[in-house]
Amino acid sequence: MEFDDVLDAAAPGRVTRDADVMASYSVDWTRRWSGRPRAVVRPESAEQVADVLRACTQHGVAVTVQGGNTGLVGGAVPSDGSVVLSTRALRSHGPVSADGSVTVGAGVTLVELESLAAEAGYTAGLSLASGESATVGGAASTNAGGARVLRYGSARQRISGLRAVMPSGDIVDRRTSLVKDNTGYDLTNLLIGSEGTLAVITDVTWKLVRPLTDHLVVAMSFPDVRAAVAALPTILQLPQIDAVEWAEGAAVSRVAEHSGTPTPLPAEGFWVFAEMGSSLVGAEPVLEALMSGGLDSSRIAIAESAAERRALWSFRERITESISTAGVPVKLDVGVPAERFEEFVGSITDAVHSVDADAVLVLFGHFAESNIHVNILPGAGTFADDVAGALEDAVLELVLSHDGTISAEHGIGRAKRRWLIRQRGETQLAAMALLKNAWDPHRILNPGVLLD
Ligand code: 2HG
Ligand code: ZN
Repeated sequence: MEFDDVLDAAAPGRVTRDADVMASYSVDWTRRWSGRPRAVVRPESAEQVADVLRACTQHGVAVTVQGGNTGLVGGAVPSDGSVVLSTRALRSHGPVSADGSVTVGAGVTLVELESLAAEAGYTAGLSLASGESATVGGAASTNAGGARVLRYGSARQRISGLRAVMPSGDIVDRRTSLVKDNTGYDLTNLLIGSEGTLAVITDVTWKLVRPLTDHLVVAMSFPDVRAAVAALPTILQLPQIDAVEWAEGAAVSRVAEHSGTPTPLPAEGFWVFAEMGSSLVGAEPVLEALMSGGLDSSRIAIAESAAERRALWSFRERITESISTAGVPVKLDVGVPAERFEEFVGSITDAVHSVDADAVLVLFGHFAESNIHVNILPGAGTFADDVAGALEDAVLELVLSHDGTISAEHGIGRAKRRWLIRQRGETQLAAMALLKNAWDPHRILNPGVLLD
């Protein structure tokens, strides 16, 4: 039988080759990455995923695994001629159990997970601006981070088990909420963050957490990065702190312009957003300490009601969207040790302008983790491939010279693959290749992503 017939038989009625339908699976959200798949298949069960993978393995056809297609490093964008295996139709979910865990299909979105959690009096503890589309399976396979890593950890810390299908079609079932289970290789944690290169995650057991009862958001516009870095240890003492984010004033102004809403504080300088589970009265001693440390009260904005909090957060959350309306950026999600943050942020403009003097830099990120989202927009038009490559090289070289990481939370995908060896070295890359060859000997899963 021809491969197309085998694929149709593996997932009856779930395969499409319609160019218009396939278009939305073929390009990423930023429009930087695209590919031409031969088909899109949307299996509805782990068993159907197994049949699809068996068919692709037997015929040597590459598979690109895709969740909500919200990734930023090209990891879910199809290689030419591959089958896109969309996990979005894997939508089963069990009840929230007495221990606060719930097992959901990989295609459940993060917003849906949050509603399930809220109905039972919990929160999922993972907050991404893309949560309406981003899926639980995507969050697991990329070890997603986001704004609340400070309190609840990355996806890895929230996941106690999963089910996944190997390229052979064998199903590894580790759907467990056991906190103590010391029984050999930790396959769950091997697959979390493996970017769909070893197996296809079909279900995830999520550890929910009790939400904070009070909520307060404070934005502070410090005169410069130095003042903000000096204040960080005090900011971290805010009661029940669960997010500390940052943005350069220019990034905040961009949102103001894009949304038509004026900034609540002087836009220039270095902004820090902090969210905590406290009343204003509870936060006051720390806010007073910040003011005695030199932060003028006119540079502090406070949001108490849900509507005010949403409005204030939007100046941080909508930066990505405001960048995308301006053009196709080169995006680099990097991190450096806290003690080198100021020096790194101070050097990056020169590094970028040494490649392209007209490039426009937008800097923001997660302050508590020294995570920097470097977005570089072209002065005009779009970057030529060689310029984009040189910009990436300049920034990533600077990151390594500051003992940092080339990917703090978005992963390696296609975007940073050629840099991985510089970060992890030959021995570790060889160790990863051993795992890849053992799990996926025909190398059908996500070729070109993470590893060669
Ligand atoms: C965020 O923190 C996301 O808002 C997106 O990780 C970052 O667009 C980006 O560079
Ligand atoms: Zn981020």
